[in-house]
Amino acid sequence: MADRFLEITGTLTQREMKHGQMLDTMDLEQERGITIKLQPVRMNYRYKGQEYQLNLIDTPGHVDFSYEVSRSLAACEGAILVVDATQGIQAQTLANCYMAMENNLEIIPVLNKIDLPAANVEECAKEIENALGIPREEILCISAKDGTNVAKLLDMVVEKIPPPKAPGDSQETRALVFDSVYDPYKGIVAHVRLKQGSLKRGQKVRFLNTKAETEVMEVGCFKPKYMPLPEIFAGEVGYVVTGMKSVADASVGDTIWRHENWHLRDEMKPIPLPGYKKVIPFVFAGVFCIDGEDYPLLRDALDKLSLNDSALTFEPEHSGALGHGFRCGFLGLLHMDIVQERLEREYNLHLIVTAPSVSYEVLKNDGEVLLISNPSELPDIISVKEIREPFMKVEILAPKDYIGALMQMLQDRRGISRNVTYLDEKRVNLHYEVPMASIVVDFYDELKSISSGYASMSYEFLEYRAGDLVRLDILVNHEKLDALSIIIHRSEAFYHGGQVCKRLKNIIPRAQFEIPLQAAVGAKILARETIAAYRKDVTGYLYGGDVSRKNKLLDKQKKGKKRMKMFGKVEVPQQAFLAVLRKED
Ligand SMILES: Nc1nc2c(ncn2[C@@H]2O[C@H](COP(=O)(O)OP(=O)(O)OP(=O)(O)O)[C@@H](O)[C@H]2O)c(=O)[nH]1
Ligand SMILES: [Mg+2]
Repeated sequence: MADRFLEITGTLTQREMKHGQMLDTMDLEQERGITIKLQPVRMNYRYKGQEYQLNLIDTPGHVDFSYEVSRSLAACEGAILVVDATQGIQAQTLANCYMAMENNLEIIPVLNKIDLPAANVEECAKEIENALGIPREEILCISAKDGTNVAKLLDMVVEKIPPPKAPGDSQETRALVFDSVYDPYKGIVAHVRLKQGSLKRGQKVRFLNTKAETEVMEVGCFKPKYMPLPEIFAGEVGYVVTGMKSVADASVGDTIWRHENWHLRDEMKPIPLPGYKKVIPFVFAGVFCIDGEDYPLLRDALDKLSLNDSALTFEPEHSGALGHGFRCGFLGLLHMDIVQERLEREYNLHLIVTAPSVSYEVLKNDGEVLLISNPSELPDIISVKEIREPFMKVEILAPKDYIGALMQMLQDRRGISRNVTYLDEKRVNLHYEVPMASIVVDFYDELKSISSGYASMSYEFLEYRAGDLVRLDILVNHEKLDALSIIIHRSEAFYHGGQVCKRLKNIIPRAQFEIPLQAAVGAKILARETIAAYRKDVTGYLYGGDVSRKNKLLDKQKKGKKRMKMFGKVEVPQQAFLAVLRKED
């Protein structure tokens, strides 16, 4: 749809439109056909003889990236809500629409893909009417493929979405930073929505939250590439080249401020614009290099990636088994996948990424609360009063035939049902509270396979909630392997422990003595596998005689093995760690 906008408004010429989805500028976005990062673009549109400037921000649809959506909404007056007429409303459609309503945006509902035979326009329109309370006659049916009604949509944008109420000739300038990126040529660039005043090169500005001060090096707009302008004004979306050294100084949600009487700035009490909730990652995984020598490269790559991805967090981690690496925090599994792929592709690294886990809040007996993202940080269990895990508010939209199977799945994953509502006669909306730990293990895949692909889901963070959580340790020959300890719900510890022991059994090589593999919670053993010993045939050279001679030799062998077992070291090959830790591909 954005491509059609760019064509109709002449923002890009036919020649410049080299491929589809022009606003998906990353290679990865193009390849996968999904939007990952928000992308602003400025277009000029003639309507009834008058020229209008339209500032569009294209946003991703996947739940992992809803932070991009929320930031964009705060910078806009209106939103075009696109529903695929072959799919109907998705869980994410609802979530995003409510977010737009909370921001008091004018919403233009659009049904897309009406060119396809599978499009079910009237049914989808009814869904929108029911679920969002938008009357049928306001819903515009378009085809972004053949262009039907797209120009009409632009007309509607001009008619319905109010122009920004923003004094451009104010003495004071305030601009909301809705994105902040690192550009190899320009340095740190803040993407801003000017709410008041204007900005141009050479002006001194202050970032109200970080208190950093700097001089504006360049301003401009998005076409969708950077296009320098002499000045940008209130109501507009543009960019500011800051000349700052670190993204932290120009962080997302901050306000760029300046005043005519700059010299009085310390006496003024400028009011920052309402910023954003900071996003906190809930999904964590260890990232290690296959070749340990690449570690500095990995650190470099993460540094650079996080410049343009404020949601990515990382801190050094050392694992006896995997060497030096980083514990990284992600917004969700897709985000994790994307980061891994970018690291491998753009930075040429070969990585081992461990299975994803979540962060936990630990309340200690002395009242201290720790936030830990790695089981090895868990303090001694005696000093722990309770462990809390993140719970998500989950909404699942699905045809009603699948309710039974979905509810079973949610129950198996410790979901708590809060409500069931009907979108229309055919589709239900299940409202659940589900621990994030259950969502990070194949939740989405199972949801899709149970519902033959028809269910969709969205989730948002609810709270950290205390639960019967334990640390599950893995013992090889009675020795604990720290790298394999995890925090887990007691009800799942037994199964998981058994699985890990089974997997290890197939990989750890046999020794001269028997090796027990155990999964334990505290002193309690939940599962055990045994790797049988090699037995050398010590009686082979005997030729007849009394059986006691044979037994004597076997006894001697047994004793020797017992000694070995006490002192023998079990070599756990790295493969074994990988088999347990590695994320399944
Ligand atoms: N037949 C048909 N296909 C369409 C139409 N609009 C989009 N598509 C196709 O649908 C697919 C997804 O289109 P995108 O524009 O990337 O969808 P999106 O909503 O931006 O997706 P995300 O940003 O990842 O959430 C592409 O393969 C498009 O070619 C349409 O009107 N008709
Ligand atoms: Mg897109």
